[in-house]
Amino acid sequence: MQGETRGGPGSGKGTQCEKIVETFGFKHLSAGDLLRKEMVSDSEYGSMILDTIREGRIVPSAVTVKLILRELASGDSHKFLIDGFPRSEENRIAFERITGSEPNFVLFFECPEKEMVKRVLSRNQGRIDDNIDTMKKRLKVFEALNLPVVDYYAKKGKLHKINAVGTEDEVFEQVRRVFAQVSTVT
Ligand code: UP5
Ligand code: MG
Repeated sequence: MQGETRGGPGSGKGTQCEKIVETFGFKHLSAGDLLRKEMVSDSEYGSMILDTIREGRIVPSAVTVKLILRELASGDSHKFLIDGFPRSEENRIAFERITGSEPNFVLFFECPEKEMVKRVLSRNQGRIDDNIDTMKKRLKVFEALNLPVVDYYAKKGKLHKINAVGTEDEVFEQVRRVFAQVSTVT
């Protein structure tokens, strides 16, 4: 089974994915984390990834898909949760073409911009993109490129919307209800 989580920058995808892993035993694959790991390794893509993340733009699909596939191949789990990917229609099409598969379900964390900005700017984990200038760019890219992917999955009947405002546990209660639903149909 393959699931995906989408949602704007700082909407709480990573936080909820950790809870999903603990409760439902999925393997969590954060595209952003994989890119950040690659960025600090000796990789030929390191400086390109750094520049792209700092500008809030999207890393070319070929690179991100390669990192995701490497990670998928390294584990023996058959239940994957891909966090923060695909970020564009181009990402989605590349992933589907290369893997020949689609997610069984997609979770979308709906969060007002003001709240996303507040969460990102108070995270304090030293991420190069957690500053107001980059955050404005991330939000623009989210609107322009991520939302069409969300619409695509909505039309396919695979999208489950979650209200991301509330405590982590309140948000997770909604996630739990979605999992109760998807585990009976997949
Ligand atoms: N927090 C969480 N839940 C909360 C709650 N219910 N109430 C109050 N606070 C809450 O949460 C963010 C912060 O909010 C944390 O401090 C948390 O404690 C608190 P988090 O769970 O980290 O949110 P998340 O949605 O994961 O935010 P993140 O910043 O990771 O989202 P992005 O989508 O911006 O980041 P990502 O790492 O996916 O991507 C970063 C960049 O990488 C992109 O901008 C892009 O440049 C690049 N990228 C690609 O190019 N391609 C990809 O496929 C993926 C990334
Ligand atoms: Mg994250």
